[in-house]
Amino acid sequence: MRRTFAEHHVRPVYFLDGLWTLRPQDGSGTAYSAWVPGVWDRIPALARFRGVADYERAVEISESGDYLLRIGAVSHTGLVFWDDQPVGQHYNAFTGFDILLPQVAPGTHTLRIQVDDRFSEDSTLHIPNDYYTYGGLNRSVELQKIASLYIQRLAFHSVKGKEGYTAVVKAYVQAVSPVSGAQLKLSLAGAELTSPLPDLSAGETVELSLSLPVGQVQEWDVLQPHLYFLKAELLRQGEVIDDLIDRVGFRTVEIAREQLLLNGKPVHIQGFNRHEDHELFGSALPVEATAQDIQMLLDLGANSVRTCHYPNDPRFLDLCDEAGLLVWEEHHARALPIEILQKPLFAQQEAACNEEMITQHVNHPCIYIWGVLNECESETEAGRAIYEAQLSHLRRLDPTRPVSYASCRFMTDICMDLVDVVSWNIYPGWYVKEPVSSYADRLLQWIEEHGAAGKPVLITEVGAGAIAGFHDPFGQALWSEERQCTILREQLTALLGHPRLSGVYLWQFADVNVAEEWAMSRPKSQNNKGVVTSLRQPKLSYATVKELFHQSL
Ligand code: ADA
Repeated sequence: MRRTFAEHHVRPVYFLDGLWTLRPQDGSGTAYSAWVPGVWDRIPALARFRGVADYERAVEISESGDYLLRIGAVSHTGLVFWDDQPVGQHYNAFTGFDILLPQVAPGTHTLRIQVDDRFSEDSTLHIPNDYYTYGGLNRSVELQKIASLYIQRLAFHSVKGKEGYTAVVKAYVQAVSPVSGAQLKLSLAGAELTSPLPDLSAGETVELSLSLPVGQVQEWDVLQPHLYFLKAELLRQGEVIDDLIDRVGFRTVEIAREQLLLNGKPVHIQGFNRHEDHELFGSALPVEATAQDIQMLLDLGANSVRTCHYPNDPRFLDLCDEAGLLVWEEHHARALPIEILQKPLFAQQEAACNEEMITQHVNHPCIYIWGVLNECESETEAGRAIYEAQLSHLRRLDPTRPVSYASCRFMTDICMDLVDVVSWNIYPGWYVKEPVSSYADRLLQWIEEHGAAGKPVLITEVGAGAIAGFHDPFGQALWSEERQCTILREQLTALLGHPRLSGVYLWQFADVNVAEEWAMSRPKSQNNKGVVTSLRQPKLSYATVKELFHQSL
């Protein structure tokens, strides 16, 4: 399933997860039986295979009609074929996409998705990086039977007034064939509203903007979540012909006096950076593994997660909604060189990622901020032009949330005036041999005069590495678990309570696999700065962070 709750009670949904046939284009002619969602890198014979492979399965259709193929993600480029006809394509492993299949006849059909995970000139977001790009269908695949008119999506935000909250909902409805006399009915928190739809011609999409006063509701708050189902139904001649259910929370996110305010109260972030990566599942984590990660994050005393460095699985966001974990979600970019950022193809591929990230995730109350361009060239005019373009695109897509980027351009950054929250990745005690306090104070003083004045400041990355199982009885050797504890303790003691900081994200929750090209600087071909291993086995630092985070909660 795509979500942790049912999105439809009326619209028929057919789950296509399960065993598909996988044929890698490696000249072997071998076919594998591969579970979807999954990545081929976890099939022993295809470990670290980088290339092109075809996933294929039969799909039984019993009732003719129009269908929507809903693909959660393809890592990283997918060409979709229905009965050997090309019907769609998608780039980027971290956002989903829909393909309309009109007038499908009953019978057995063939669905094939050709997947390519190679690095090439055609890929500006997936490049050899300090995380691994897997190959496969890393999220669920569904087939939905749709009526002549269906609800594509809902966009919700809430406005708090003297009488309580008002829900502002935009409903996007598409007609597959000409429709007249239809109505849209919204239900939320005990309130209902029905609105007529205009007559629509085939293929036409209409955006309905509706306000629904709901009065006094329970606010969604950090570690104290309250969620409400937003239900939309399409009616024609009194019959419900389609529905879409999402889940929302009522809360306000504001910035005032250098602070992040949630529901009018200053919030102090303490959390982790978390890649969508697992030793057993690659980037296709089953929801059970994701739920287990959330349990560990809560046990550690975290109240927030940063989705480094790309949009995450909607079920991860659902679980954060349910746990009350605040989320910094960012588009797909990690330290992309200016040569890539200036390519028209980058603008096209990142714009699609921005659009899909925000239109698919905008209703999650856990997301309090959108991020762009992690550690890209924010110290030059050329880079600034890209930051301006990306930040204004996110603001156009969602004017209700603050925006930021994580910088590492120490004492040279020229883009901090562009954002609502100023964020920095720093590694004193690891990459920088300087006491944390003095390094942080130098940085905070400098940014004050270069765009950060009056704004909240986050440390979006700080941390140190340890190879699990490597112990130095004297506690000094770099990469030892003991030394990681020492460094993290110094970092968190200096930063967690710092009066000028609105919070700290540790780098990182779990060790993750990295691209072959990074392996020489990454023992075990992993980024080893987790407090747990890629199998989620705690290192000694787990207890250190748990102690310090709980003191600070
Ligand atoms: C950077 C980067 C992270 C990771 C980290 C590290 O801050 O944003 O993705 O690579 O460095 O481990 O060095």
